[in-house]
Amino acid sequence: MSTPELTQISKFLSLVLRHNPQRIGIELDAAGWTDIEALLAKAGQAGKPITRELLEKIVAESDKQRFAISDDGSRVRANQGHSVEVDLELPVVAPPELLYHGTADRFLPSILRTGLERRNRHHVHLTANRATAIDVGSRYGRPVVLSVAARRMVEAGHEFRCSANGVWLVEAVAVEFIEVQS
Ligand code: HQG
Repeated sequence: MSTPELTQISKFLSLVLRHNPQRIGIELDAAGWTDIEALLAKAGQAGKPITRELLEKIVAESDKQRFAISDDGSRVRANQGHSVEVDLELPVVAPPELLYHGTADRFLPSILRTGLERRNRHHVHLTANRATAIDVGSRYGRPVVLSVAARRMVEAGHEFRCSANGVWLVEAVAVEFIEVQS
């Protein structure tokens, strides 16, 4: 199977495991897990045939490690990025001193007025890797990297979590913790 086809299936999995499970009639449990057999059956009925082997390949090779299979091999979930209500039960952890957020220059005036908001997702997404921030920002237009004073936020009482694929998550980032980098 070619890379574009794998990407297309990965996007379909992101859609149903993060945002719209009802689209193919699957259910996510409180922590976002869904039964693999049911997922594969319902995906097939929805015209997206996926084999167990292919699912495992996508989970193993996803560039951002977007998905995880449970230890017993029976369930799968998205590691982060949900808009549906799930509690991933991620522990609070200490972030590095600085984290980055990639966005587009046209969002800057609004961000510098209200801070970073989580929008449709559960959290604002941050990264420890500047190059990743540039990639994320490029999805929306001319990329801008914001640095976030994560350690200072912790001192001010904010909680950070880190997803299984290394995305840093926080409820919101106030303007006082943001610096525009480029
Ligand atoms: C912007 C990718 C105006 C924010 C990545 C972003 C990430 C504001 C957009 C994951 C704002 C929300 C998430 C404000 C925030 N005014 N604009 N006050 N506050 N924004 O998609 O971080 O490939 O919900 O800058 O790696 O872009 O999907 O968040 O531009 O982890 O696995 O509102 O998506 O991962 O957009 O991306 P999103 P995001 P995947």
